Amino acid sequence: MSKWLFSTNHKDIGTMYFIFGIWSGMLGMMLSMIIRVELGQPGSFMNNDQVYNVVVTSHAFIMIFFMVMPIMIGGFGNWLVPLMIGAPDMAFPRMNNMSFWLLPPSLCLLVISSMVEMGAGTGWTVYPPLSSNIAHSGASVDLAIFSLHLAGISSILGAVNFITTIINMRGVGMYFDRTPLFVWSVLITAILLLLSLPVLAGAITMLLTDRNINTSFFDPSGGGDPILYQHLFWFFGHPEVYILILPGFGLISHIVSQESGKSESFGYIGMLYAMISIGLLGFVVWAHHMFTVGMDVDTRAYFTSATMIIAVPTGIKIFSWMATMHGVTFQPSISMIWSLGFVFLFTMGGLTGIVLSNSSIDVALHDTYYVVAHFHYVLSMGAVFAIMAGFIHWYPLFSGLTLISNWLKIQFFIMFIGVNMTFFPQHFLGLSGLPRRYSDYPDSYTMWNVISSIGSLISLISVFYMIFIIWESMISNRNPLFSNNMLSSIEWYQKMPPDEHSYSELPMLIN
Ligand code: HAS
Ligand code: CU
Repeated sequence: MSKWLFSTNHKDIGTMYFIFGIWSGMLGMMLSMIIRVELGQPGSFMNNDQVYNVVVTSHAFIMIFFMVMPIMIGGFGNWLVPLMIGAPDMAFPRMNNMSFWLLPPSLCLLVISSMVEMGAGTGWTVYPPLSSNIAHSGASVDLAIFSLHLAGISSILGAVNFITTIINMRGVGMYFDRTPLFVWSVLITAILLLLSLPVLAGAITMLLTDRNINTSFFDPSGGGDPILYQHLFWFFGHPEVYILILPGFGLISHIVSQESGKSESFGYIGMLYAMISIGLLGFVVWAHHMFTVGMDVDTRAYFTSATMIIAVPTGIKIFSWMATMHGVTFQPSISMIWSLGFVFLFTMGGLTGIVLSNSSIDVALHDTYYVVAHFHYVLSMGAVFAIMAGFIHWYPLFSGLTLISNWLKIQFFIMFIGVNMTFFPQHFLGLSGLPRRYSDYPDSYTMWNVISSIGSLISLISVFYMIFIIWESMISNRNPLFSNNMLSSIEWYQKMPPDEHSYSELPMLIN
């Protein structure tokens, strides 16, 4: 018990992050199923639009702050960064423990916010005046704000820890230009967190005082401006979406180069500069989320152009991954199959992002399902596919167990069908004008909504299947070293001639 509660060990803390993230992922998935049931037919199912909005809001918060971030940064970051740089542990092990243990109370506050009054039906953006007293009196929004405060503190402490560890604890000879790409991706992510989260904290604290002690930062009747909130939120919010994907970029780079049997990624330095540029540019594009607030045309032209430039470094990454795979004849491993899915579907999501970055087009598409389709392609099929790839790739390292490859192939296939069937039709819904965050729609939108809801059921089945596969590995207790079902990462290490790759890394891999 105290091994976990008081743990200062990066592997144990990483494991706790994985368990927490997977658990939250189930919660977030349950909420998404409620959304798809409501939208599975025209007419109202739950007969309460506020509750519907609370479900949508919690789904987003949970998936972003309690599923993707804990798994990618907390789970993979804690497990892999010290191992990859040859450090004994994180720089501040006890602060690492605190970062993790702030999350369960934060999640509790969020859940409690749905159980008092009418819940926080504000969307994850928490825009005033919807989130002000006028539309959300009672404690729900305050509790949601406190939840974000705690999650924010957790992330800031984690970011400080990763930055310190990566700068100071790299092994002898590991200069920055030789540091593994995943480590770089976590470093850049941590810097983004450190610079953007305090702005969110400021915005929601100003909202808290507006709601409770009669300040009027966002209230025009007291000289404030609700648009100020949107600027503050998106100055955080846009870097946040790159926070959600950059560690995934790092994971994919390692998996693709290793599974292609190459000793390093194609264009290592290019990958590095691409991630740094994406991180920097991410801070100067935020108003592409606000094209409809009445900005003047020059400002819109600037934010459109700045946003589009991000396609360049991202394109460098996509083409470098493809070049890394080039010329390899292989039977792709499961983690490689997920990576291929990632590269394909993330690109699709990125391209719809470029469509939305055109301010004149975005005026029509803003707040429609087209945006929902865009961000689920980069998140549910970008971030989540990267997580699946990484989890399967390093599962033998994390658990000392092996998963059954053939089952994983079927599982990939089911999930690939499921998520595409859920989200591809949402492009059509958006293009024909269906607004997001509505609980009902006219009959003409029925067909694509039904298909989307059926798709979400298929994804649900695939997730149950994945849980079954993990459960099976645990009851069978197969050790990767002595099993005939060895995963390819282990095989790769064993097949490599010693001079190509030192066997001394093998104990590290399975420990
Ligand atoms: Fe996004 C909204 C634009 C990447 C997540 N995004 C969101 C929201 C989320 C999100 C969660 O400009 C909704 C927030 C909310 O609740 O309201 N996004 C972009 C652009 C990129 C982008 C340009 N987004 C992401 C990533 C995310 C993410 C990564 C999370 C993981 N996004 C927007 C815009 C909105 C938006 C608008 C606001 C919409 C609205 O109205 O609310 C880029 O980073 C994508 C770059 C990637 C590629 C693909 C690979 C590149 C290649 C090179 C060649 C491509 C070229 C492009 C030259 C571009 C292969 C031109 C070619 C064409 C054929 C078009
Ligand atoms: Cu953005």
